[in-house]
Amino acid sequence: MFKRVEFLKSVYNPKDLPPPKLPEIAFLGRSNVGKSSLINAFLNRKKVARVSSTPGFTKAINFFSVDNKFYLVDLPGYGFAKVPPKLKKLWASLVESYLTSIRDFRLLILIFDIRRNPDNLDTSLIEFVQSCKKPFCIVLNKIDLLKKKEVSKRKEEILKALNLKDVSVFLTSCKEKTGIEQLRCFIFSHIEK
Ligand SMILES: Nc1nc2c(ncn2[C@@H]2O[C@H](COP(=O)(O)OP(=O)(O)OP(=O)(O)O)[C@@H](O)[C@H]2O)c(=O)[nH]1
Ligand SMILES: [Mg+2]
Repeated sequence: MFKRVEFLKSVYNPKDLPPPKLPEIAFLGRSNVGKSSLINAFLNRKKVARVSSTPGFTKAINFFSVDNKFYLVDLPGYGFAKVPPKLKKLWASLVESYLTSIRDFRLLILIFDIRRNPDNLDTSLIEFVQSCKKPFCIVLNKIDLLKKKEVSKRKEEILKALNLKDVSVFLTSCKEKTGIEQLRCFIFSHIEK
């Protein structure tokens, strides 16, 4: 499917962001929702982005170059309680600098754990992304952990809590690989533009 997936770099400081040479697809969300897993599922590879059951695992902004055509960007998760406030600020400023810099953003993929109710941090992320006027979609991940009939109910509840109506939503499981193909097509349509 993809011929060449290369890890480009880990960025800890906004001044180290790579030049915006290619279109970018960025994966955002709370710690542990499955950002890194979703990148691997999208690429159909096992270990491109590192996955961990420890929340707050991805600490840098990690750039992957795919077929020299686009960048996939794995962002550190927010809302991890055990992080000292100083470090939290550093992460927020790193992610914020990235999102407000001039780059060829094609799609921001905002990922949520379908079992969790959104809180203030989640709604402020949505507001921030809307204020940046960047194209985004919602992914509700880990649907394998719910009964089928609970999934659509949770979807409605989460969208309501996030105050979102006309938005593209994908229901996924990285574990069972459900919903990945639909998300992949959607991502492609934003790269080819
Ligand atoms: N059951 C289930 N587990 C999942 C799914 N997606 C990810 N996980 C698990 O959730 C945990 C966190 O996954 P990651 O991909 O590391 O999450 P992340 O959002 O990158 O986390 P941080 O880097 O800490 O922000 C791991 O134990 C994954 O195996 C899913 O669809 N279903
Ligand atoms: Mg991660």
